[in-house]
Amino acid sequence: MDYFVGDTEYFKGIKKIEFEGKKSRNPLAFKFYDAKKMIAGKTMEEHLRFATAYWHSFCADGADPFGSATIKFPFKKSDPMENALAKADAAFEFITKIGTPYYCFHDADVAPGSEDARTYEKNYHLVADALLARQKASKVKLLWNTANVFTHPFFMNGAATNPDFAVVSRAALQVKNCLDVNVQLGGENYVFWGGREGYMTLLNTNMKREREHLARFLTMARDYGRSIGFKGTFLIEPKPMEPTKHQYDFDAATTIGFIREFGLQDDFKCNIEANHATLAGHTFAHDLQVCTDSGMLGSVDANQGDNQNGWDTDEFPSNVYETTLAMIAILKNGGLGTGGLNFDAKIRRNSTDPEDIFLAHIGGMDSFAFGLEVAQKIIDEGVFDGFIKERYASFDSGNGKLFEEGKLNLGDLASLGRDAEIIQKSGKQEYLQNLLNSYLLG
Ligand code: XUL
Ligand code: CO
Repeated sequence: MDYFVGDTEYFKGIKKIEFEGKKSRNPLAFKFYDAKKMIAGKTMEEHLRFATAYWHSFCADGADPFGSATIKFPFKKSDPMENALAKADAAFEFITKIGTPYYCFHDADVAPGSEDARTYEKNYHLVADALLARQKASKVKLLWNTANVFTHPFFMNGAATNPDFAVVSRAALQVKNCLDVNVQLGGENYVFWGGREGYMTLLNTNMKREREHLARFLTMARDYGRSIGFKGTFLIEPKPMEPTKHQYDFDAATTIGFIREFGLQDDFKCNIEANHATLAGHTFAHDLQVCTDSGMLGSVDANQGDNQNGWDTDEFPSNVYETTLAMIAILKNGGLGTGGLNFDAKIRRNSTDPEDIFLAHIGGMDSFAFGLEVAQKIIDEGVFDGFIKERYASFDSGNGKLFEEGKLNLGDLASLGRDAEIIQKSGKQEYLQNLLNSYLLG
């Protein structure tokens, strides 16, 4: 069999999703994602490094602030540990049928939680052994895991930035166990998303102390991870708001500043989520570019927001304009390194058929595969690069070159300015947008 099935087959009637090409009208087939197709010396699978997110696909049940669960998981069991093991079987069945080579999870997604720390540890390690067995049987790999230190009321005032040291230590217990599990499962990265690391009002907050505590905590996690043999990349996932009013890791630029301020740049990079970038008032491509310019692109949470809604809607990517611009940035970065494209995305509350998570992933994978092919063509033909190079040509020779090399002082520059001949040059945005459309549509 070319997919994993545990004791029970949960997605009966759905086989491994295959590539059929863009003329296919089969909803359960890829139209653009052809895993083994070579693009510039690498397969699509190697370029895109897709991951399935456990929390959305096997935990989020459609409940929202206005209504209860709508999505009925086929694996539900009343005993929490039996439920966790059945969920793992269903997850690996799904992952191998859809064909993402990786998966990602929080501790709370995979194992029954507990307020009692020792029970938490026991449960988590039991499930980790079960996950390892399924990884071995299926060849699915762990892109990253992370600690859920934001859902439990313990963490309502933050985790590493909590004003109460007892809570900081409880967060450390979870992060330590997550790093142990990461190394056991051969994780390629470890993620810190800010959760509630931020504040609601300055009236009760010492921001300086909280940021220093966060840096101290991350340094301790780095040191512990390296001491137990974690060789992957530590990732910080920026988000500007939600759940706190002011999240400390606001966007890529803020996060890179934080990483450098506290000397973490040799071990940490960013995990850029599309919908977090747009919440920060940027485009997805902007935050990717900020990272690639600083050598700080670690991984990507692949999703999209809603242009009219100002919150994190975590939709599956379908906007091929955005995926193309994202893939240009990623290809120019030389790829994602140890990172990947993790579908931190959920089906809508009213998408309730078991096949809907397959359709959602097919759409996301096809959108990025399409974006990859168009991006590679754009890079190969070099028209945009040529345009941009020409736009900055005045810095390639003469005084412009001396300026870039630091060989002019402000007085020199001002003297040149006295006699400078300034000729108006169009930025040609409309020409470039039309050109981009001709690649997308052509
Ligand atoms: C929340 C979010 C998280 C992180 C992992 O907005 O994106 O799911 O990706 O904790
Ligand atoms: Co995310």
